[in-house]
Amino acid sequence: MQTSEIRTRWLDYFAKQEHHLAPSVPLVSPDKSILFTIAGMVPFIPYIVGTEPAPWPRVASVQKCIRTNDIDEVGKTTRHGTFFQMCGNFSFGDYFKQGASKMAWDLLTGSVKEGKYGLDGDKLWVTIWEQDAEAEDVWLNQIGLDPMHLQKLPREEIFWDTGQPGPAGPCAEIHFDRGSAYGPEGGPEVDTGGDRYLELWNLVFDQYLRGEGLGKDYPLLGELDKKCIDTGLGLERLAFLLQGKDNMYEIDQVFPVIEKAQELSGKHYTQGKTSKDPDDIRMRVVADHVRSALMLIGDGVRPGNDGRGYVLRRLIRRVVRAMRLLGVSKPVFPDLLPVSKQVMAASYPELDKDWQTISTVAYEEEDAFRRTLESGTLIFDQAVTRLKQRHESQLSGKDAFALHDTYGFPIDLTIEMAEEHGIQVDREKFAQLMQEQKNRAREDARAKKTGHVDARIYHELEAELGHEVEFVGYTEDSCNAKVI
Ligand code: ALA
Repeated sequence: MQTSEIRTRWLDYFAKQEHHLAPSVPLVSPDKSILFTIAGMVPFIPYIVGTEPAPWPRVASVQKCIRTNDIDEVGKTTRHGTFFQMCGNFSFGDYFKQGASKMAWDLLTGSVKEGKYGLDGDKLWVTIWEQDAEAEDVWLNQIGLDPMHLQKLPREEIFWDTGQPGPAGPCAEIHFDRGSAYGPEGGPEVDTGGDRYLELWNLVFDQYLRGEGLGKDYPLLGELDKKCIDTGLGLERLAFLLQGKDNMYEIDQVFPVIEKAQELSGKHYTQGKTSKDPDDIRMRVVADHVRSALMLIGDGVRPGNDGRGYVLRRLIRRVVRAMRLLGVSKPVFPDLLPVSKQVMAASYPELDKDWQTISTVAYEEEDAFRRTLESGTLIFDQAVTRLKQRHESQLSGKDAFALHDTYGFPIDLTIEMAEEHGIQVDREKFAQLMQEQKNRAREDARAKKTGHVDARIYHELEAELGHEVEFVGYTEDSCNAKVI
């Protein structure tokens, strides 16, 4: 089943259950407290929190999301993507545990011919809160789940909230057992890696009012008048299960980019069980990040040095670097980006309309980075050769700073490149030098404003030359000193 079809089935199913269908909001979060839309519920926070009346009692959507907190896991596991789509259904004071759980079970296990997903119910496991007698009753007595497949977890592991005073509640998480090839038996409770019991769908039962407190350390102040449902099913996860693939990088919306990367590099990608081969990992990273860059630029994000722009810049740079490590040094976005657009446009036709702008932004950013890389890599390689000759394993903060200051290498790039050689970077010293540079810039700005001169540069020059220098004044664009 194609990913776009899984998406359509989701929307059709919930439309039949009288849900209003809401289009995905952009990746730039409508909630100002977060940079990106990270979950399906983000556009509905005011209705769940109760600060605005909900225009509809029940809604469904397939929301574009970006999460980069696990960027280092991308390509290494079966399921970490920086871009993903979250299928969600929501009730604002309408149906609750029984309705949400029954619909979830029906859609997952119902027949493919009837527009559902046709999963084998015997392979599903559910985790609930240990004190949630209502959820236990629904799953065991009304749905008929095998009691062996229901596991109860303590509050710290199975509650969800917005991170601030407001609604909170226990979840029911639905997992799919991928079998003994993926780990020992025992259910999701014992599967710390999450590979065997793949979490597919999280049903959040917003039923309590939470008080102040950080993390999971907050009091429950009582029951909410209006109980809400917020659910999230990972579209890519369901797609790789239904397509008989081992990971999210091999689904129809992602794999064509891996195929292109193989063609460009002449390297062979190993399909099947997700391998740890560095080249396979690089191709998965490329496929994931190209797609994220495509979707971010499509939603108006532009490369920059901070915030969202920096996330995009970093994704583009990681693609370029990964392709270089695969042996491709020519520009890669003109080959890879159209492939990603082609497969994503079935669900997001606006990508075709905006293609001219999207491609220009991506290609220009790649060109700029290629220029940075060319000059900086030479200096980096020399520093690494020196270290290796001295049998040292730490790149000095001074070298990392010089790479940043002179060649525009962001520190995370230096760290990543150093790691590939088994070398650490003295981050503390780097941070100190960055701070000193900032302080200097501040003092210079003040000196310019007040007419005072920062004399330190002369003292440094004196120390270097071994004799005094005299400040003789500013010219148009420089500051002069005379050797005495
Ligand atoms: N908001 C819930 C989640 O992100 C559904 O898991």
